[in-house]
Amino acid sequence: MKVAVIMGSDSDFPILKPATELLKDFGIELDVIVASAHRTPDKVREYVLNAQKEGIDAFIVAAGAAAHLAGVVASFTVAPVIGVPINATPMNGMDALLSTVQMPSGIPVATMAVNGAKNAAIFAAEIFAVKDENIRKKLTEYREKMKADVAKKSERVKAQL
Ligand code: RP5
Repeated sequence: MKVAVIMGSDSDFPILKPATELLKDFGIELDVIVASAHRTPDKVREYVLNAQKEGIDAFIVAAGAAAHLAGVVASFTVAPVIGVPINATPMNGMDALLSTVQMPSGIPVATMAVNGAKNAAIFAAEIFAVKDENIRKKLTEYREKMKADVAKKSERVKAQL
């Protein structure tokens, strides 16, 4: 299973980095590129049209401001596209959220929260887990670890009383 992570600018990478790490933890291969719907539309088109040949099964696409990148990617493929709106302007990500989520009927983008890159990685893993036993096991372990972490947090709060 392989995911393409496409971001509009290298300034988005600090938000995407934890998602790339999570994908690796889940044993999912990835390719990462910077390409912009507005600044390099030809590069976006060419990359997405070649993606199937390159073994890409799903896309995680992040952009800020007037964030048309995920929608444009979705227009060139029938593979799942998971959008991550980035907080990159004085509008605190609301601009990117609406630009990413409000797709016209027929071309969906599964849109995460503003800066919600880790959930994008988890959602990609959940798509693959339908058919991949190993990824399903890793997701279950991830949930168990979260449960244990919440228990620890609870203990830490109690210790401060
Ligand atoms: C968007 O504009 C990018 O995805 C980024 O979030 C934002 C700012 O880009 P830079 O000016 O930092 O390259 O297209």
